[in-house]
Amino acid sequence: MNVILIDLPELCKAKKYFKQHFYNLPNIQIHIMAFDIEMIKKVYAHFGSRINAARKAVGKPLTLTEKILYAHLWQGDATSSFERGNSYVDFAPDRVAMQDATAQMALLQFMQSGRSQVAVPSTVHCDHLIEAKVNSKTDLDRAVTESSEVYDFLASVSNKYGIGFWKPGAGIIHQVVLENYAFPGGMMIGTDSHTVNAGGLGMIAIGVGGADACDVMAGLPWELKMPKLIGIKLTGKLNGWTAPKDVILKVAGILTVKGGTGAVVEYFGEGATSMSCTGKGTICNMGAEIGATTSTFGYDASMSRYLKATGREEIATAADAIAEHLTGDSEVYDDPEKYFDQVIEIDLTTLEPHLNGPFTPDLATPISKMKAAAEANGWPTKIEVGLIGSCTNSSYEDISRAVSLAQQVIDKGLKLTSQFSITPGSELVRYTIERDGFLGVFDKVGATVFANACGPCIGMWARVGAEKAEKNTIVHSFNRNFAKRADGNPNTFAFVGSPEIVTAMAIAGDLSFNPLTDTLTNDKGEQVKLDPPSGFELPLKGFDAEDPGYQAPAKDGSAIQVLVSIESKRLQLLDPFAAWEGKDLKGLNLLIKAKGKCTTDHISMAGPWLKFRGHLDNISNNMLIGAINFFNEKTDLVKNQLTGEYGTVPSTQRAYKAAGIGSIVVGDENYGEGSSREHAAMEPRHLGVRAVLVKSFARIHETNLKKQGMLALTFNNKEDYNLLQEDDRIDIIGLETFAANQPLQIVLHHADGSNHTIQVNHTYNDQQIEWFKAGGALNIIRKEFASRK
Ligand code: MIC
Ligand code: SF4
Repeated sequence: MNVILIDLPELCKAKKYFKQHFYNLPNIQIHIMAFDIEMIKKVYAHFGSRINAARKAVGKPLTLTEKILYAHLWQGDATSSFERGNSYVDFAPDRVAMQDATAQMALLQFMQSGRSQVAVPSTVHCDHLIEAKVNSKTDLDRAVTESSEVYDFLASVSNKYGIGFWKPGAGIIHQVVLENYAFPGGMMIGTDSHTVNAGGLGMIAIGVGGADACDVMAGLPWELKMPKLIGIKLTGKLNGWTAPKDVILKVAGILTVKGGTGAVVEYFGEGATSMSCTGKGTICNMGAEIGATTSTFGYDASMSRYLKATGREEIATAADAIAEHLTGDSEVYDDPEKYFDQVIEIDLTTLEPHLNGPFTPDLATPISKMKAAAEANGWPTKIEVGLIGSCTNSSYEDISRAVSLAQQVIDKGLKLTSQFSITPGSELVRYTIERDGFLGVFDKVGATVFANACGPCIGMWARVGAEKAEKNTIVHSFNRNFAKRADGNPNTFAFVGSPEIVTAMAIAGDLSFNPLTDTLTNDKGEQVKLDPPSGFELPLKGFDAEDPGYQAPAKDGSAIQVLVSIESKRLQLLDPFAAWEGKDLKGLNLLIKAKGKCTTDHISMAGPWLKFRGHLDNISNNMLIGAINFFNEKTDLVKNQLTGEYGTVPSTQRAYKAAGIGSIVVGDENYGEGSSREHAAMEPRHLGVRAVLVKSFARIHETNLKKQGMLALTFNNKEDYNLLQEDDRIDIIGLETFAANQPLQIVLHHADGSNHTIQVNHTYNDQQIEWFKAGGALNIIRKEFASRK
């Protein structure tokens, strides 16, 4: 008997080969091997002792979050406890994931570190650059042609430095990570805010900017402020129309887009264990929308089932052996108030389906109140399009439940009133749902299947007529619904719901429809009601795919050349940023005082700009073009202090840069909410903005600014935001003695000759102050590796 050791993607390819060449597999036993199993075994080998050390250091029972964090301390065993919300801690994450749009910048930075291989298992996933226009095949072919330069770059860098590469069409990063790499008790970082999805498989998985990924791939510790802990107790059981998505829609309504900032959300209780693993993934995924550092669930039978179904029996067995360490201590769950900083309880049995939106993911409306809310707010009730899928909601279970509704369209003589599309999360899911006949049902009712990619979720949607900017409503099962996000139209009202609710709404075509109570008229003129959705947690016949789209890196990549043409419009090697000049910054111009919501989509828009993610100078032409200027309420129109004329934000800043004058950007609450894209920090840095002063920051963006050598400052007194005037000249004082926990001063010189001095705060620690002084963290890594050579 010959034994073949094989990972799941290879197995699928091999099965295709054998199917074509042999009738059966004689004398061969196939043993599916999980990726990086040796690394996982190593983590598990010391898990118990690390946790015992942590329990001793902390002096009380531990939450799951603490267990995973303390088991991943850079120093090894814990010797003291860390203060939540205060202490900076060095961690040693197990792995790194990057998607194509952010990987370009992460890898351009990594290439400067001087290392020959990545220090921890890392992967690149090609998912963001594929536009949804016609259908899966046509769109994928077009993307591969249009973005070949970027894909070739990513493939060759991955090959050279030992990084696993998932080709375009393989699927969306978070779904592929859940299927192949996530493991209970592990810790990973990823250059995408929805990396947190892997919490569904019991990980601590955190979204970061590329510079952070670069540190970890370079073998350096990764720093995070010890998070606060929010415990969410789920009682009861989901039933009828309610889905895991509704849990997070409800939580977003309670906590708002800021409520999770600086905290990890830990779910527990009978409601948690009764849910599928992919359902847990959905909940963790959208935890990014409440600003949470991440979310997680304790290891349970649903995770074991999912691991086995995705060819990782070995991990399930290893996890079973240390199961007690892969969930919170029972004392914690029995008396959560004592151990968490905040506790929320949700009863799943009575939870109603929700639709959140428009324009913000935390505006939560239970389905029974939607009719009244739409009327009261003047939201257009005709639904133009329903979209399901994305990294948030494209599991086999999701699709099977949605298809049970599509089937009722056929069985009950109904029709889809709105347009309807599906973006599967991975080739593994797509192939399996095709094999099981689901895609056939969607096809029959007139739905479109787009490529296994982000597509409409990130503005890569060639929506016909979007340029007319008409007021219209769409419903989708994605996670974000900021203005312009899906189709570039500021007047598209996007509502987020579960795939089941989105499908029902697309059948009805009306936002005021409540599938729980209302009827629809069928082709015979009868009133019919939709039955609640039903589906399968996992495919009865197992997952399958002919080619999941994985490309392993070369064993020795030293001879591989990575070429970037200086002519390229899409890729540009990075020049180091200049170090701080050693003096207070004086005479800065106010570039823009942004009013209201200013997400990373406002600072560095995606959609059409995604193609420039590897070219810092070109993408800088989108800097802050979506932010609203406080002084004229317009986007992309600010006063140029050199000429007195109004111009676009990027061109005005380029004029300041050419004149050697620094500037500052002022913002409101939760500035930089949303994505992990570090372009939102690198663009202002590249164009000569020196500081960003706001009422409050979103976590990833604040770190990204620090990493790139910018000053990220907050008003001590939020009212001081009102003091800033359009023509102010601004000094930042105190930099020569810049120190942790020491506020800085800002002097506003107003045009009428008067001055205001205000106090501004920061959260820089000593190390981060060094980043500022060096002109960015990368300058320090580069120097360190150069000195080791
Ligand atoms: C998003 O959902 O906004 C993105 C696109 O996936 C981003 C990453 C990016 O901007 O490249 C994210 O969430 O981090
Ligand atoms: Fe892609 Fe949307 Fe998921 Fe971001 S949230 S990774 S854009 S599918």
